Amino acid sequence: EEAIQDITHCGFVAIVGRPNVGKSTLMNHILGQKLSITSRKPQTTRDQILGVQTKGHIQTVYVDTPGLHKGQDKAINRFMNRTASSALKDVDVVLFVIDAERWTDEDDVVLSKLRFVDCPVVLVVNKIDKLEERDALLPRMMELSEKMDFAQIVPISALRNKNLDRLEALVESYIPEGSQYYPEDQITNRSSRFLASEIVREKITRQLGQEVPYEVAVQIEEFVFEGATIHISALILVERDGQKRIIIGDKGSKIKLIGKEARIDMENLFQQKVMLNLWVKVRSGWSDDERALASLGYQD
Ligand code: GDP
Ligand code: K
Ligand code: MG
Repeated sequence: EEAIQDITHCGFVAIVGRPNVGKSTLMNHILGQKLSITSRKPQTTRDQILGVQTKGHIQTVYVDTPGLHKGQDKAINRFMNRTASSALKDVDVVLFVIDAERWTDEDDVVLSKLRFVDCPVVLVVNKIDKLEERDALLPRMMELSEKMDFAQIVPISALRNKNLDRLEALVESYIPEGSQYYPEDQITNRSSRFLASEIVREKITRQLGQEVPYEVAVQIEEFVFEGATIHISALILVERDGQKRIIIGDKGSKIKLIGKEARIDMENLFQQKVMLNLWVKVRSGWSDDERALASLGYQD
């Protein structure tokens, strides 16, 4: 009697590109889960985060990265660039995401790193919903195809879920045979604590617009299950007193709103009731201090 063995596939896909082109939005929309935080501000994503999608025999592991950028001035920036570069090693396909509206110097920086990878590179032209004229897309794609020998060029809108099916099918065609690394119900490599801290960071970034720079860190002090409820306490670390005042807001109005929005997202993600407590503390210099970074979990 012959044993029937299922052939499985498993592979890694790096999502790279300059800040703000929509890398995290793309990963979240492909997975149908909000794993990676997004915002209008660059450098929202600091760490590498994996999104695991298992469709029957095929397991695709997406690697969302902080955008590669030019700044090397601060420890946190150097950390983000190292994280983004290391994601290019040992992957089966690279998705190089750009903004359909414009090609910038920072796109050239990313392109220069991609010349040395030895897997297929797919150019993903995102935000096509923003293009005023549809006829502009084809000549634009012709122009882009000159920049490098891309395996394919795929226009999409990550935000509006346009053409993502086509992109997913293309990605799956590059996933090699192999045993699956993650159980089929696992969707990320990150802990619930980490995801909770990222959700709080996203709400702060979104609420505060340009008022507070990205020098905010969130540390989860408590994450305990009590019956059907998760009790979460998060400490928000800022660089300066003024930032603390802005985050708290008039009579605590801002932090209340941040807490409410974060709690709603956490309840959606964890599928459980959440009680959330937020605290703000000033610890100046944390974003340029290698040891402080390590204690906050920013480690290679
Ligand atoms: P990342 O820095 O590359 O990870 O970019 P994000 O995913 O954080 O997105 C940056 C901004 O672009 C956010 O405000 C997103 O809502 C927006 N965005 C992402 N994809 C699209 C898209 O397809 N169309 C439009 N109009 N905006 C998008
Ligand atoms: K962003
Ligand atoms: Mg991101």
